[in-house]
Amino acid sequence: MADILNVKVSEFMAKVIAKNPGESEFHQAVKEVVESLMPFIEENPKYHYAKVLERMVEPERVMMFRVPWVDDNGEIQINRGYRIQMNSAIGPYKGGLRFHPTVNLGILKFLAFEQVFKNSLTTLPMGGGKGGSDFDPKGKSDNEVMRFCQSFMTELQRFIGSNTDVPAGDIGVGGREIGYLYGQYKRIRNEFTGVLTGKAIEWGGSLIRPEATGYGAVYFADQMLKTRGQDLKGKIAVVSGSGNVSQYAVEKLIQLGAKVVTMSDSLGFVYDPDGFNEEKLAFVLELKNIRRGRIKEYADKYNVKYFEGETPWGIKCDAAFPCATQNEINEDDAKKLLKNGCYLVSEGANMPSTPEAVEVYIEAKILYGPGKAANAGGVATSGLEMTQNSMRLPWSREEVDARLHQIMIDIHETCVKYGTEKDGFINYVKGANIGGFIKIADAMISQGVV
Ligand code: NDP
Ligand code: 2IT
Repeated sequence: MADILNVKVSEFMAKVIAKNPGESEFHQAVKEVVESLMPFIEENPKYHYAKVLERMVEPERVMMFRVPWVDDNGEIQINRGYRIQMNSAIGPYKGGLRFHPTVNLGILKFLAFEQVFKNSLTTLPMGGGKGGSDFDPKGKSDNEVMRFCQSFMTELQRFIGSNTDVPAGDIGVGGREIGYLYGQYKRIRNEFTGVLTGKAIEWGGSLIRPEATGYGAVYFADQMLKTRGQDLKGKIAVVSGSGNVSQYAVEKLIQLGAKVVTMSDSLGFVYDPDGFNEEKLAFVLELKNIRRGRIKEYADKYNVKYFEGETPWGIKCDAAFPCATQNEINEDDAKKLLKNGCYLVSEGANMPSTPEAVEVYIEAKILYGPGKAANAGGVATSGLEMTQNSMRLPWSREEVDARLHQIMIDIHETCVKYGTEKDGFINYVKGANIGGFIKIADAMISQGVV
């Protein structure tokens, strides 16, 4: 049986690879899902006959457009913009925008594909999408970022809407960018509507949205530990990244009594054996969100070690929170983590572990929460922002946080339901993929061949 399933996975993947050449991250994301789902689909042939998976790997729509703008020297710059509208079976397309020089079609398709499952897991009515540009906000002035965002939105606005497609932030897109994008949408369309999430609180944003992805990844870790009768108190945690997701993962870890010893950026990581505290984290927030400097400055300020060009996975810890980018943990890194005693990985980033690293976790049966489950708190709270926008009524911090927390508990429950294996091991990859799939697949079947 296992052999037949392997052949089916290979045949399926051969078609996906032939049709989407060169898109390695997309192939990687699809393969992981197909491997989880093939046995389930064999047992539930209605999904096979309806060709649900074959339809899901084909985006409903892909937009690619020119983004011209003028830099501070008066020179014309040309970037490329994208929006992938992946799946709208259970709600309007929903997912972030990434501005980073590495952005290409394959990366955005992997992110959009993951988003479809993630959004389904949140229990809220959101389809999946993703977009962005190869624009690099690093080293650009606020005015340059604004002009780029205005040009990007001038094109994007024709494809989105509060009931059609609702973008948000991702790497390189935070509060500043959402502000410029929203201003331009409103100016062109002449309507004040919930077309983006991650807005500032004064003009339609939700409390807790900035914190939500990081908090959610920690709530998810806490749920995983509960299955072993443990909690985060006194646990040593390594965190990668120092952007939005990392900052609030660190904040919640500190609040729950864990000791966070690393943060990083694309140039290196800092190791603080005494652990971050609220004051040190405030320094990181000011450094990264206002001065937009490098994490090395933290090492200079607090007299701790800085490891240039390295990632933090060789540092001894109980729990790892990769919160930077895709494929940031490879097989060797995963082995190093386990050798040093790490037994929990909760992914704040999207697909931060390579397939080989995931295999290492699963074989060792550690607590491993894949991104589409563990980092779903961000988009879930975006969903709560949409709800508040529709009602034109904001909720308190406590209300939003309580809902976020409950959603993470529910996602964990779904993973347990579909991922628990015969020996009691919870395979969260399988649980998240099957749990996310069913709702979408049933919706697609109900809606006919579309
Ligand atoms: P930010 O732009 O705020 O921060 C990104 C962080 O990751 C920075 O520290 C950045 O370092 C580092 N980083 C980015 N690219 C690389 C790279 N190629 N190699 C090493 N480090 C890198 O982004 P977010 O915190 O919003 O996003 C982080 C991750 O979380 C992404 O995978 C994103 O898809 C995912 N995510 C984000 C959500 C959100 O709501 N924002 C929701 C769910 C998932 P540097 O500054 O040097 O570039
Ligand atoms: O990857 C993600 O889930 C996000 N970047 C957040 C998407 C959103 O719509 O809030």
